[in-house]
Amino acid sequence: MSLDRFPPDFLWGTATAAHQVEGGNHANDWWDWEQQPGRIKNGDTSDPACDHYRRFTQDFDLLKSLDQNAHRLSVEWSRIEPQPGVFSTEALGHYRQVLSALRERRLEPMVTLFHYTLPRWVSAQGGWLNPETAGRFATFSERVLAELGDLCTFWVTLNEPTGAAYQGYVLGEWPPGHRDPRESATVLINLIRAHWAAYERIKNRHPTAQVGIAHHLRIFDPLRSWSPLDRAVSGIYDRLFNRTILSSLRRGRLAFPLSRLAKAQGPRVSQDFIGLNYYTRNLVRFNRRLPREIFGERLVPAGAQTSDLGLEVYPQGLYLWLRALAREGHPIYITENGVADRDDRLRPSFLVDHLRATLRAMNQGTVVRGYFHWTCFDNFEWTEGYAARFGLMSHDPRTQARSLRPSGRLYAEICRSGVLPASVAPPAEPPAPDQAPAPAQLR
Ligand code: IFM
Repeated sequence: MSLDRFPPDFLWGTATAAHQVEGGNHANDWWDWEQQPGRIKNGDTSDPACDHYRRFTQDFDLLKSLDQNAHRLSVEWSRIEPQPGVFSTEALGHYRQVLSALRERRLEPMVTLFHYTLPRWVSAQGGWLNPETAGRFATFSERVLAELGDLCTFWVTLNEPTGAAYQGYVLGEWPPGHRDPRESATVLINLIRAHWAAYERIKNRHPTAQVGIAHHLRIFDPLRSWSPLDRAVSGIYDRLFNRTILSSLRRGRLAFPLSRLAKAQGPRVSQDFIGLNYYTRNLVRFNRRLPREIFGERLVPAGAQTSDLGLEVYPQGLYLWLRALAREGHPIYITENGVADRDDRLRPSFLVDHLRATLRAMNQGTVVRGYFHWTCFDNFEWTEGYAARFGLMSHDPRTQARSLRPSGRLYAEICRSGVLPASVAPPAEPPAPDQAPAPAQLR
């Protein structure tokens, strides 16, 4: 039977992360990074962000008024465990209030335990390069579940582990600013170990908790499909960025190439659902002058629609990933999907086209149970500061005003009805079709 609308129990929400919205997070590695000149565009810092730590009830009222029925957020490790083994009753009490406020409004919570920020004391001990961080993270996760597990069913251990390993240890643009691919492999191994350890501790304490990872998955296509070199390099990108972690989790042991560096094993099943963060595709061209980039140059196709950050809008990639993930045998939640688009030029059609791709995959048997748009209001976009605007609402960090964009109104209508509009006008002024492929932003 083919669906022309989303099922009534589908989760509709938006996603945020503590450091990007709360304000006042001064005890983690990102805050320290932001204090270094030149690290963040325009010298922005994550204070005050959206002052969401204090305004969460008003913000949840807004989301409810927009007919959402779920919300993904993260808890900040550095607030909850400011010193090794010392847990803050104040911070845990705060997050109890946050989750209770969601429940009162019938917004189903999904909580992320690691969304890029590490307590200062963890990063001082080597962060994810230190194998002991996995155990510390599992202890932290277990404590959070002990305190908050009665208020939340859906738990995301890690947000985008490959992104964290790549940005912080290959590109060096995020803390700790290293540029060493071997280190990034170690970090990925320790993140996988952290997930395995946290999964077991969470399930021991709360067997009914639903636990997964929010995977950032991207399409890598060869620029010239006839070129064996382009095909080889895009295949390597796909394996390193997308597949290695998925197959490690599927097998319960590290997959190639991580298996060449370490032997580690986890539980046979370590995901109850798959979280998919999907944004874009890259075309990949072999370039012998880029050894640090594994001889690959990442490009966007000529004439493509691109976001304010230069990323291609490619809804077909969401369909392809959903179909591929169906084979993993777990229900899927789209834990992030969105576009940097200050003028809201692309976002309405972006939303509808990505949701249409989702419905198409569901009609072919893929079990998708929810969609969390990134994000509800513009917030602190890491090295981009406040310049990259991903919100269904605009947000002004000076006045804290939130104001609904047309795409926010459109999303509310979709959340209310579960039906997609017949068509949404594509953005005006398409780029010239004879343009050469443009380099992709390395993000
Ligand atoms: O803002 C980020 C988020 O923290 C992780 N996924 C991608 C988003 C947009 O770049």
